Amino acid sequence: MRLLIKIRPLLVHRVRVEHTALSCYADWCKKLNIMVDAAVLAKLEDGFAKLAASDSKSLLKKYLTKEVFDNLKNKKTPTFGSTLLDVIQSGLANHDSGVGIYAPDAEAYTVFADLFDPIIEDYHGGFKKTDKHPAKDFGDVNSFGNLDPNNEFVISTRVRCGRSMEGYPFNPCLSEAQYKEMEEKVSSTLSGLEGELKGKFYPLTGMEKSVQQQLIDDHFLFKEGDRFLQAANACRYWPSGRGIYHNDNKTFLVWCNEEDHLRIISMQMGGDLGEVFRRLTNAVNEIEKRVPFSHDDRLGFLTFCPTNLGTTIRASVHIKLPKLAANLAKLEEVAGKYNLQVRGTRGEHTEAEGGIYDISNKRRMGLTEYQAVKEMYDGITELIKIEKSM
Ligand code: ADP
Ligand code: IOM
Repeated sequence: MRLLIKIRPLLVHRVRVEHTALSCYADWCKKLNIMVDAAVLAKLEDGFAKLAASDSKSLLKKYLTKEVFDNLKNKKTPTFGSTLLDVIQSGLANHDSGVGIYAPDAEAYTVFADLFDPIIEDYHGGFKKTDKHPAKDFGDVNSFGNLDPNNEFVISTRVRCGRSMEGYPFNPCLSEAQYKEMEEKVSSTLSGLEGELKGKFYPLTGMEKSVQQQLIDDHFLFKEGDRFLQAANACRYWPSGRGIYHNDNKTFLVWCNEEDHLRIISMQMGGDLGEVFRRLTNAVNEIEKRVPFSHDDRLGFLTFCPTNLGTTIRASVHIKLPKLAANLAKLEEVAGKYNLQVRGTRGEHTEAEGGIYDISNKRRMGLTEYQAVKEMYDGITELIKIEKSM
């Protein structure tokens, strides 16, 4: 009893010291922005449990094992304090995502590498965490011809790439003022373009709904209210800072602040991939002279979604292949053999209308811009051959 009386104050003192040390540690973590909020952790645990119990086919579900989840759930990016929730919330809310993750800021690719790396490797056909993306190379832009000289199958051809402006984070970390500043920079920079690239910038703010809808229906403008982007926190302040630049005949277009800061697009009716690619490379070269873009030694050009890293190139055709497409699973299987991806007529997450499919190169990393476009060229040439032989 006497002994207890003696050591009790010591014990209380020790507990107090430990308690103070812990709360100092917590304050210190908060100050350094390295502790993840309890509310965020609760959302993560709940979302993870639901995803694990779902039949989602997303790459997020495939690679977010319990071990990876536990290893990443308490991490934050140093500059913006982005958490695992910021990375995976789109895929948690949308179990039908193809991939389901986005990088809220460039540091997320490193901090959450245990999740990004295997997804990147899977999506981009084997780009390993030890691999380095090659330097930009458009190759001989005159080497592609017309995919469908008799206009039998290909309705239109499009090549796009994405770019992020140096000095700005991705969508979830941008302020409204930054959105507006970027829009101003994009619009004034593009107003200096000449020749076939000469055009005008049309902000989404103030655009008549009927004009906007027509641009969407004609496949020139991004759609509105994309639930995958909304859940990724990528549509804040909409339509502030969003807009589209295009030349008169809408063969050269630039999207501002949709999924990426910039999407640079060349497109036209028919199958003349040579002409479309030549216009795109000319445009990219001109814009790169005027705007510095974020680039990483290993990952290539940096984008919000890991599917677009590297070359960022998606070369697509709108094509009718009625015999092959009679069985969609078969079309997808054959396309997959040529590293091609099949989408619906209005792009990602849409269905085919009138038998028109959007078929494009799937991987964008670990190969050059030229090779990415060639992958589409060679694959579509084969698909047309197969269709003709059926
Ligand atoms: P991304 O910009 O990543 O290529 P989407 O799949 O959302 O995104 O497609 C954007 C728009 O581009 C959609 O309206 C789609 O129909 C259109 N599009 C894609 N490829 C072609 C093409 N070859 N011809 C005409 N429109 C196309
Ligand atoms: N690029 C992006 N919109 N996408 C891959 C979304 C998804 O995960 O399905």
